Amino acid sequence: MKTGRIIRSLSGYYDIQLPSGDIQRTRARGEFRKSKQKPLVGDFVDFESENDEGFIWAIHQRENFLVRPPIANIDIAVIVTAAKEPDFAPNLLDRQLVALEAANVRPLIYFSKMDLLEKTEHEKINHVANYYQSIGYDVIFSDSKSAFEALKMMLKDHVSVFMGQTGAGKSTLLNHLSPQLGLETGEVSKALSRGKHTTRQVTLIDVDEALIADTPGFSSYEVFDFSVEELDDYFPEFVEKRQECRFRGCLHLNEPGCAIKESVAVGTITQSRYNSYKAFYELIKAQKPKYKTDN
Ligand SMILES: Nc1nc2c(ncn2[C@@H]2O[C@H](COP(=O)(O)OP(=O)(O)O)[C@@H](O)[C@H]2O)c(=O)[nH]1
Ligand SMILES: [Mg+2]
Ligand SMILES: [Zn+2]
Repeated sequence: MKTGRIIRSLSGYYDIQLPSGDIQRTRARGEFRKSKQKPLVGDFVDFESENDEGFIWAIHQRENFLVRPPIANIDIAVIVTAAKEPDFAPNLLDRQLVALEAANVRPLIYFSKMDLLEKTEHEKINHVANYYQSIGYDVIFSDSKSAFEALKMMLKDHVSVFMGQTGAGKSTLLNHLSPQLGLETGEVSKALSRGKHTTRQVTLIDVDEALIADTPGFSSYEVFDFSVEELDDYFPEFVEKRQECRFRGCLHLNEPGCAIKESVAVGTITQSRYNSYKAFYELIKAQKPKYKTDN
């Protein structure tokens, strides 16, 4: 029996990397399908393999996992967010942050296209970035060389996944991190039409001592798979403040003596974050109840 990490999944086969760096191919055994547990790229597994034929016997306990893209044991998720073209969308960023918080994956916010901003726009994005930093998130700007080096250091020896809208600049950033990747970059419309024909196959690639998930065809949207009572757990600045709400279990909507709403009124929590909270609250309420599955 050997132990390794799945670095690629391809129609029922898995490529598993051993600690030595060797890669061996196996098949998933049937029982995994019955128990509804499916090995994911990023999983550590016990397996047997000979001449590219073999089986996975056990999946080690996961640190975390994402459904879209399907990947396990992620150290950092880089949210690539365009500062312009398309205009910065706080709701979209918050949506990704909440999904990552819920999945217990550490987010890092990368603002792309900073070079396209005029002075006043630059100040606005700086202001936004300062707020996200103040609530505990790392922020990296595309026009800062030192920040880019810091990003490289953060990714070193870790598994990371890059998310963001099509056209946000994921491929551009990945090429910048590792020019030998030579990923195609392009206009939004082209990328979208190409996306439809892309096989949804996730691969972990070695990039200068970092393992980066290459996730073609995933828009990285998540359906919120938790109740409205849990929603404020995933807004770090709400978690800090909510014990001051008059009522236990306050949903921060119409309750009197709500510390979150007071913070919004005095500006220590931004209106934009509160708007996201309310929008996601409505979204979860409107979702059809569904049964949780393992992955
Ligand atoms: N000016 C500028 N353009 C960028 C930047 N990052 C990406 N782009 C452009 O935005 C478009 C979409 O980028 P791409 O990396 O393909 O986005 P992806 O769909 O997220 O992989 C391409 O035309 C890129 O050249 C940036 O930092 N500055
Ligand atoms: Mg791309
Ligand atoms: Zn409250």
